[in-house]
Amino acid sequence: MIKTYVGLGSNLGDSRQIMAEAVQKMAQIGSVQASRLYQSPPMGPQDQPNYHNAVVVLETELAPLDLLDRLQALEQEAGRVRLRHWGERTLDLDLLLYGNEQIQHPRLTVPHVGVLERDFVLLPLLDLDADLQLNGQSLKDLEIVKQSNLTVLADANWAAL
Ligand code: A4P
Ligand code: MG
Repeated sequence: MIKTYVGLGSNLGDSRQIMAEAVQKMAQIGSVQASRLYQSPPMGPQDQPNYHNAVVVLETELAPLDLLDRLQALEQEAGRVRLRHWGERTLDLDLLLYGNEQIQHPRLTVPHVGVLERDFVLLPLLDLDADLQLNGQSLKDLEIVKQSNLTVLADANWAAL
């Protein structure tokens, strides 16, 4: 079993419902636990709605590219609309971490680029493992974590697993 972390983001449609359904489907791939649910201002174009963000820890036997295939299928099932780079979308699933592996593949970069710069990824990651480290860096000690003021929308039971 590999411990993987998957980031969820949505700012179109009924985001909470769309994300909860995706988490429930992920529970068919392996064991799943969800972070709290957050609201965050958009990174990128500012003329788009706020995002819902969360992270799940998923323990799975799937190989990295097989897992990516499954995540992309879930994005499609959510009727994924993506209008522009860093723009609004119904569901975005990012494979943040896959065990301790470093992966450089045309379709897959792990750790996901930007993990260390995005509070909407770091805070939910820390919900799941308060002592999580990346490249020897303790995430809870990052300045961006200490300064973040994301809104918590719901406790970890939002996905109703
Ligand atoms: N890909 C490579 N590595 C990965 C990975 N680790 N996980 C490839 C998932 N996919 C990965 O992704 C484009 C390609 O990246 C995929 O085909 C896959 O093979 P995409 O999701 O179609 O493109 P994108 O999401 O528009 O671009 P990108 O760069 O992935 O954007 P991000 O980083 O996902 O950011 N603001 C807030 N507040 N919250 C958000 O969640 N999200 C974004 C999108 C912008 N602003 C946001 C948020
Ligand atoms: Mg993405």
